[in-house]
Amino acid sequence: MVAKKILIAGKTNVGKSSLALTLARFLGVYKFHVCLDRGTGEKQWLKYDLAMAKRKLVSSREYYTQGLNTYYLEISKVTRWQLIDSTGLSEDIHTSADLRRGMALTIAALADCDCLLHVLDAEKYSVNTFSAVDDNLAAMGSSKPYIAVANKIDSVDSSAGLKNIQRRIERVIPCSTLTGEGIVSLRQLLLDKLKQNS
Ligand SMILES: Nc1nc2c(ncn2[C@@H]2O[C@H](COP(=O)(O)OP(=O)(O)OP(=O)(O)O)[C@@H](O)[C@H]2O)c(=O)[nH]1
Ligand SMILES: [Mg+2]
Repeated sequence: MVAKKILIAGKTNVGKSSLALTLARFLGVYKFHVCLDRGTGEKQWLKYDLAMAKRKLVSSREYYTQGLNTYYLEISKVTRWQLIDSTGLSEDIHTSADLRRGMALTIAALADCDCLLHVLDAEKYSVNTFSAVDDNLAAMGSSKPYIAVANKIDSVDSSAGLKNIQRRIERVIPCSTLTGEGIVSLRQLLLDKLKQNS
């Protein structure tokens, strides 16, 4: 059975890792193997439950995820997904060699995924100057299965940002990994996209 690959990408601190774990929870998967790949040739395999994964993999610090973290989800006997959490992308060439390697892995993974899950932070788009990273990721939607998610809609400062994102990207799922709002719709859309693509 070939597992579907879902790449979760976007700028740093938008909630990519939180979304991966929230999706796992909404898919009923509470324990999974994670492969950490920093692009150095050695991969690290871990088995986490959701609480441990959240403690180890989510942080308020920017660029916390370095490289690709792949969550192997066994959703049922016949359905397996690889949720690939990635390094936040920046417009500039980053000064950190580790982050440049992580971003290169992320960009390479764009070619190889069955669906691109593009995460944007509704809290940060209150001013309507769109980032090239988000424009470039959104443009990939014309050539591959693509879903855009506006995260952090629980935040009091998110409504203007959500409107700005919706003006720029045709179809966006508003969601919050904190409250779970929008995650059921996201799960359904992902299932539909992957079915169309099989
Ligand atoms: N208010 C709010 N905060 C959130 C939400 N999702 C994530 N966060 C917070 O945003 C911060 C970054 O979350 P991560 O999931 O680590 O974000 P990321 O995109 O993986 O970040 P990097 O790996 O550092 O690029 C953490 O403090 C989270 O608790 C949300 O829906 N609402
Ligand atoms: Mg992360």
